[in-house]
Amino acid sequence: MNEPIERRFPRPSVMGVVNVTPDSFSDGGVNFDPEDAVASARRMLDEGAAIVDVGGESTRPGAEGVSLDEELRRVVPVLEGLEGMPVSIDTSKAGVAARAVELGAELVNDVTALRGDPALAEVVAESGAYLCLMHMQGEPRTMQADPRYDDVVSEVAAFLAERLQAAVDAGIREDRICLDPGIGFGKTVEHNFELVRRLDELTALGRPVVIGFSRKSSLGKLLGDPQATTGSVAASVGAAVAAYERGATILRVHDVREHVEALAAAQAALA
Ligand code: HH2
Repeated sequence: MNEPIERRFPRPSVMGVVNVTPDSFSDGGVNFDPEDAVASARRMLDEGAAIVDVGGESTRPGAEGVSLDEELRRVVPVLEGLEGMPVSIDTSKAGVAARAVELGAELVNDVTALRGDPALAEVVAESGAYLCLMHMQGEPRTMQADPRYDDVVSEVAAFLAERLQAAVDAGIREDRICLDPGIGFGKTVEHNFELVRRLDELTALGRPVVIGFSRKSSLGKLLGDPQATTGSVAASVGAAVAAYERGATILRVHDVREHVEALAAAQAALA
């Protein structure tokens, strides 16, 4: 686990999403049973995912948080079932991250970018785990109510630069860290696509960029349904390939096989 994150996850790497939740926006309930979650994660790794991202708390628009005990109850059996495999923990709680890294998680994916739990930075620093810092405007309960920016890309870039510095100041090595603009987290359809269009302004921060466009409602809205809460697999793949072409390193996706195949073809064509 001592190699820099860019060597551990070369471009493009796929991160498979395993939501151990009853209420996630696109796959809520599918992997709520730990055995189902472990089976899904293993399948994703067989299909070519570089890592699987296990989460016990939905951050979909409107979601309420869950307690530490409940989040542990959801994810620990899954992490135990995946010991020895490449796992990321999608959490903002130090207590969950600490248990996860004990059980072998190598990456902590924090959608609050170390603003949620003041104890999380120390867990990451001391364990040497990799860290994903993600941008979010507002909080899940209200973030899609009325997202506003003067210039979404420069504001997200400034935020990520500031959180990167805060993480380094807290003792986390810069070569452990990747950055994510947080597609769908306090953003309109246009904000989300503009972030991908101008992704070079985020890769300019010098850290690998993660993009999670998979199944997000902006894709369904783009295709003509203003009430969409999800997007199709095909639209997800299109957005992931475009993000890769613009410089993304890690693509966080639900449909691993489709993304691995598309990215392999894109890589061959673009190399
Ligand atoms: N998106 C979701 C959750 N975690 N983490 C990162 N780094 N980037 C993302 O874009 C991202 C994320 C939301 O997707 P999902 O996990 O499928 O849904 P839910 O939060 O409803 O469980």
